[in-house]
Amino acid sequence: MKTVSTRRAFISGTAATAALARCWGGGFLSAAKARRLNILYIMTDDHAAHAIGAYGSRINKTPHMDEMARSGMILSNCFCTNPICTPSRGGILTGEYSHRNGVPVFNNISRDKKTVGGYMRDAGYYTAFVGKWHLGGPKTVRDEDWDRWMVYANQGVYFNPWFWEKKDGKIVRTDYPGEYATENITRITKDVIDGARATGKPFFVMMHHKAPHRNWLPSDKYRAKFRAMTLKDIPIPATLFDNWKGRASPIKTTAMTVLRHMRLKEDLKLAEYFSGGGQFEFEGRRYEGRKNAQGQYVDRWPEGMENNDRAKAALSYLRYMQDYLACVQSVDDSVGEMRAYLKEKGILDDTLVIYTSDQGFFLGDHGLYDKRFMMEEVIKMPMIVSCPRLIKPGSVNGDMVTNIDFAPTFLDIANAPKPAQMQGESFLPNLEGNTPSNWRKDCYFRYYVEGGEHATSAWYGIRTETDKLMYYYKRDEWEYFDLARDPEELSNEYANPRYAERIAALKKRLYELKASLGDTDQYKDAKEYGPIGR
Ligand code: SGN
Ligand code: CA
Repeated sequence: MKTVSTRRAFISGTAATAALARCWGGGFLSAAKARRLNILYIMTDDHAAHAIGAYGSRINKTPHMDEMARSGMILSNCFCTNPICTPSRGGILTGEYSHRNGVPVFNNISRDKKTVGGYMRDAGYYTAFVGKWHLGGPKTVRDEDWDRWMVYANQGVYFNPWFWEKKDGKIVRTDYPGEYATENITRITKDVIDGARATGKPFFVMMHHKAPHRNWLPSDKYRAKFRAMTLKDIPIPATLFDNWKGRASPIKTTAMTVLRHMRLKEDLKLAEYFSGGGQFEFEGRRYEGRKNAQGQYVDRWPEGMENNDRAKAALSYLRYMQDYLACVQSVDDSVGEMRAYLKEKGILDDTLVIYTSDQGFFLGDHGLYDKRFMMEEVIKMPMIVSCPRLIKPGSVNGDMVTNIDFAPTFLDIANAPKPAQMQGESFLPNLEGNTPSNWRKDCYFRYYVEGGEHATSAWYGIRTETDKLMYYYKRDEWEYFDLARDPEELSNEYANPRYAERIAALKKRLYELKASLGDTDQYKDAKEYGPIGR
């Protein structure tokens, strides 16, 4: 990842972009507000920015997202302040940090907590929520906030999706047998927008995909295509074999490695071929390579690799990526389809379309999968925004924005005031190319789970434009990275005297931020799962 400069050339380089840029005059803020643009907010689950072409992906192609980036803006420093699903969603919906909105871990959001949907509805928008909620069961959805809502139970499912929704005052289940979730939600969201438009109001629609969350089940359209790919098509990341030298203990004790912590059956789909003997031995577990129609083994150690840990990690990585990227491909199609639909209805110009993910993800980076750490691959959210009336096509913006800013930004577009409890800032001016001169230069982050499913460690930390400092407070260990010199975060310089002054200043700022945001360690002993319903 970390490819902003090469991408900049890519994005601004096309003739189409140049033509559009000529039409765009800038300074559309008041017009945009007066028009009260529609907002289609598309969010996926665990889609890392470095698996998007426009963000410089080396491993896949995302033509529709890239096209969206060319016609709009990419934010290269959009961050998730608590990089795990439920808390990220809590922050997005409330505009408050976890310690204030009451959603630090996997726990229910209070039904009393008015969400951005409610404020947008007050502002005269038609509001709808479709897809993964993951903030508790359907009873935690505030009816007052949404004209229409349809939510998955818990994580949702890839095949035969179904939703909880409210009909005639009752929560009912609606099933869509035979459909693939990514395609299903695309179709449903179009119907929802048709319904919204019939009311004559501007709409605010949140479309929350299931994909590409673990355990990465692709559609029939893409499964075989990606399964045929090799490490030549999906090269291993530079840090797959990171030896974590000099790092604090959490990365060494975590259960998130591609080498040791992927399930042969559910994750790698290898055990479907497992017959108790044969070709490979994987962490003491043997499995037999899949045979093709001719009875030859299909699964082999990656070319040029022997049966050792590196080969196992590479094979595991490849299997993981084949399915993950196949899931992403369907999402890319969905983005293309949604934008084509808006165009066909003649409302693409009047709709702010956002593409993002609830957090980033390790794609074998540092030998890991999943999220939960404060590393770049994880805290970075992809953020592509298109709206011809508002945004200069092909722009790249490096301002630091966070998931806590989303709700204030939506409200700004609706020309509605920001409620007092919201802690984020609208980045509508930034989208228009008018970054306020006092825009933030650092962000505060916190993750609460010590232990849990992936044996992670709780931490809080600060990231500036050039530095990152984090404190694993349950273990009393610190890590510091000089991002300018070490963008891959391979070298923990916390104990290096050369950085002592910089670290002291960062520490001071970290505690200032923590205090100013009202984080008084309210949830410091939170367990991974608070009460969470289905
Ligand atoms: C599930 C996954 C985890 C993942 C969490 C959180 N396990 O528990 O690997 O970290 O979700 O994901 S699985 O056995 O269900 O695949 S999140 O997107 O909801 O935060
Ligand atoms: Ca997630």
